[in-house]
Amino acid sequence: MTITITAFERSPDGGKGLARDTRVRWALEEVGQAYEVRLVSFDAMKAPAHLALHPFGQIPTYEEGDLALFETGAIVFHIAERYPGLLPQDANARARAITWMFAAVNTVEPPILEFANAKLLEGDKPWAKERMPLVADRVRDRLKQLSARLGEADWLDGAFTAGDLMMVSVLLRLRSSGILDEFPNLAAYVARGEARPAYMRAFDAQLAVNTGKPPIS
Ligand code: GTB
Repeated sequence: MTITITAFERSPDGGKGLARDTRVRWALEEVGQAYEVRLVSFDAMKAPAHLALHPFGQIPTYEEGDLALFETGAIVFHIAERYPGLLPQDANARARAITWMFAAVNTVEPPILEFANAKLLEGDKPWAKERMPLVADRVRDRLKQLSARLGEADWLDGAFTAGDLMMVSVLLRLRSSGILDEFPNLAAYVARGEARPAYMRAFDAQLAVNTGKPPIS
């Protein structure tokens, strides 16, 4: 069955992996499923046809036969459940991997998003200078905890899982801030994720959309 996802026609970051279709592309690459991409403009995202797929008028969406999904956590979970490669067979290890997926979107991503929005949307406000350090410290608090748990391990719980895919995707957003480099084991963890061939294929495919050049790999 053909899988179709939606992505930005023009990503604000120029296609450098920060838009959330990257994590869906990455999951599909990890499990070896081909997919098609329907590119949408900001206007099209708010039009009825797209709103029928995504109530909040965002990307990415995921269509497979008569199934239509939104929310990257749910989409990656669906891919991981349907195709082998992203969740362990052992029931307990599987439950722990799913826990890490939730932790990524529910516990680690919120302070990172708050930080990104504070910079992007509120940077010019008179109170921004005072607030930024507080918001940055909330990110540091979370990363400190995550860093302590990861320790010297390659991945969060044994072999690479959908939990790592989601966590690395969430952490990537911090790269340009320098905060990630304050935690060398987390910076190395993210670099390990980015070095996976499946990630590189996903990244190249998204970049190609935005540069008009064919994917490298
Ligand atoms: N919780 C949802 C999910 O995980 O699927 C969030 C989806 C979401 O935020 N989608 C964004 C969107 O459609 C694109 S990824 N925004 C348009 C809108 O809301 O109108 C967020 C994003 C966009 C661009 C960059 N960038 O260029 O750096 C980074 C992140």
